[in-house]
Amino acid sequence: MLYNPSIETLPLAKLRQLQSERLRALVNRLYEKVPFYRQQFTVAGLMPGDIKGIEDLRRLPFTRKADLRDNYPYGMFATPMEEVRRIHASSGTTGKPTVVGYNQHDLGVFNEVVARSLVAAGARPGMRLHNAYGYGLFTGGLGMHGGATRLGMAVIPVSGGMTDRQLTILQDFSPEVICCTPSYAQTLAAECAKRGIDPATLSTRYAVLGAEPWTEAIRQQVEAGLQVSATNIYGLSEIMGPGVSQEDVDEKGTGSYIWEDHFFPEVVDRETGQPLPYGEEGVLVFTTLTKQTFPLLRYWTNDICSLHYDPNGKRTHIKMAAIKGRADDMLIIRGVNLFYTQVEEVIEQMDFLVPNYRLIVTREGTMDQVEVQVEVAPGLDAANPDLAAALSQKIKNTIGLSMKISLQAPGSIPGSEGGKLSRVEDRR
Ligand code: DLL
Repeated sequence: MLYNPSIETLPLAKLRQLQSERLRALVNRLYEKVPFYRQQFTVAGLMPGDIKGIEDLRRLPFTRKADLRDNYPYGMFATPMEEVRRIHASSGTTGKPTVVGYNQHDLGVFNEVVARSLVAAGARPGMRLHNAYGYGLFTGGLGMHGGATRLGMAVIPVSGGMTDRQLTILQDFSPEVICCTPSYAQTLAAECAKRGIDPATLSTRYAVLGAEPWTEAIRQQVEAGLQVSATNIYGLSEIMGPGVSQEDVDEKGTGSYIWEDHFFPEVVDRETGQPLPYGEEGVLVFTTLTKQTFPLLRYWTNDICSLHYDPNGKRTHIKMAAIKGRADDMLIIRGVNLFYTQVEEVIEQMDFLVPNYRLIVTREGTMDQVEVQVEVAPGLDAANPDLAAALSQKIKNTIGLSMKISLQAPGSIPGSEGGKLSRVEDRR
């Protein structure tokens, strides 16, 4: 089943036509309504009429997080405040949050893309959704809620945290679908094991996991630990929230469909900003083609990934590979660029480990040092030096860096208590 088959399988030429029409309308609106964009156009020496189609998008300047901050809180809104029906904000770790707004039309689009995503993940009308994304300013909870309601599911709005209660609900309310961060799914799986809850007795069949980077290692652990089929959902508040892209349950590991009738993606070179060919890794940039209250042109997400079309996919829309990490979270260790997902990928290859891990980064003198703390599989001895040596060697061969290995007993590394988990502690 597809939620919106005619759009999800629209031939590429038609999709481009639709995107072009939408982009032309968008630039006109932005020029008229948002002083920031009018100025951007002026500086670039452009008039809205110069943008004739989606192929002209690259002539436009990028919008960056700093631009949103400079226009805090409502300066980028393109509709009157009386029209706004919801406001979310993304949790900036420093300074003021990024504020985003939606009118009724935008909430409709949000529901539509989340409904499409849920169907791609395996959900169907009539199923129950255990929604363990946080409700609040974070877009996860309410975003999934709206889309599931639109699809015709019964939503259980559990929100994040209070793991005891989550387990009771999983056991007693018999949801077929669960959504939460991958790290919290790991926590739930570990708790089930600890309490002797056999996951086969749970009704849950699908897990829709996102809001932070994760790899196949965690997929395998969660799928076994909760007896579900787990897929990746991606999104960011600035563009919409969850449901910008979603992996199909029958096409796992081949990337996630971006709903490109609403969100036009580009991958550009981090340094030069030049668009890169499909398949090459760079910074993901999105233009929101249909949003009315908070539309963005060429928004620099800072997320690192690549794009490709999948001729074997069920849908015509473009796919994005799993996010490697955020450009600003990339570690530079003795001159080598490192994302923590690279370490997770190595962990996946070592069957004596489970992907409960964190990286501690320190500086001794002028030397950066990474310590990998990772749990051994149940029943194994964390003090066995052969295991640590094997991991150390594998990391050296794959990533090209020597790291300090510190194997830990099962269950000893703190996991997510409900939301996004920070896997890197940078003490430099
Ligand atoms: O995390 C929206 C969301 C909620 C997505 C629930 C999926 C599920 P923000 O809090 O604004 O919004 O954070 C957005 O989180 O730029 C990425 O760096 C990261 N991110 C989100 N989904 C994924 C994913 C929500 N599937 C930022 N894989 C984004 C990797 C992700 N990173």
